[in-house]
Amino acid sequence: MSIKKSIDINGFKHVLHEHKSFSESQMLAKSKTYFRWLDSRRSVREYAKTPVSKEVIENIIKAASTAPSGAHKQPWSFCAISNSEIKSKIREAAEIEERASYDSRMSERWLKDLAPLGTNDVKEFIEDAPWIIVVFKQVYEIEDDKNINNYYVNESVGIAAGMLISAIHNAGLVTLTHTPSPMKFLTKVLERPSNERPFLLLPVGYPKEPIYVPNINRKGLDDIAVFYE
Ligand code: IYR
Repeated sequence: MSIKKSIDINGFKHVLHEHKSFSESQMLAKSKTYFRWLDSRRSVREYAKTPVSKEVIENIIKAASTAPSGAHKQPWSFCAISNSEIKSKIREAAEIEERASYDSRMSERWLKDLAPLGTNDVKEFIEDAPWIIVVFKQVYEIEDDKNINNYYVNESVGIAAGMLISAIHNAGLVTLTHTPSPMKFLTKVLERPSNERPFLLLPVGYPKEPIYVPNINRKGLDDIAVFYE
């Protein structure tokens, strides 16, 4: 029996997908190598001013855009900024919010939890990194002047952000997830439409050298996984 190249479901075309799987030993080796490689990623807070080509950033964004999303709405926009005037505007506005957060909005407990990471309200990386990517979520689509809500927006954009981070690591670059709060100023500075909300800000570039990162441990499998066999 010949296998059809495409079939019809609910009147929509479904095409034959060629899935590539591996032998047990290849799978073991690949899964271990991938874990080790991801485990070598660290959030970096100090950046070299060394430029990164636009094409690399385009590829990284395209990789993130392969993320699954609710009803395949792809409810994201990735704003990539290398323009130094815009980066300065963003840094200035982010630091105003962060100063207020670190000075009075964050609890003692929160500040204590952040102390080992060495974060503070000074966000030099926004100007130093050659690129800043601001991820926006599209909470709704505008169709015939009507707002149509998207589905599972936070889940979808969160997955895309994770894939963006691994694409950055794969390119030999570093990033960190910065969450200035509130982030409304980004909508204004970047002139985004009313259906978009800022989700994350990520500097992208090379680390300043030498670079030091907090001596943290990741939770072990026993602390994060529960198996039901
Ligand atoms: N948004 C602040 C504070 C901050 C919060 C968390 I949760 C972190 O993991 C790190 C920092 C900032 O970006 O500095």
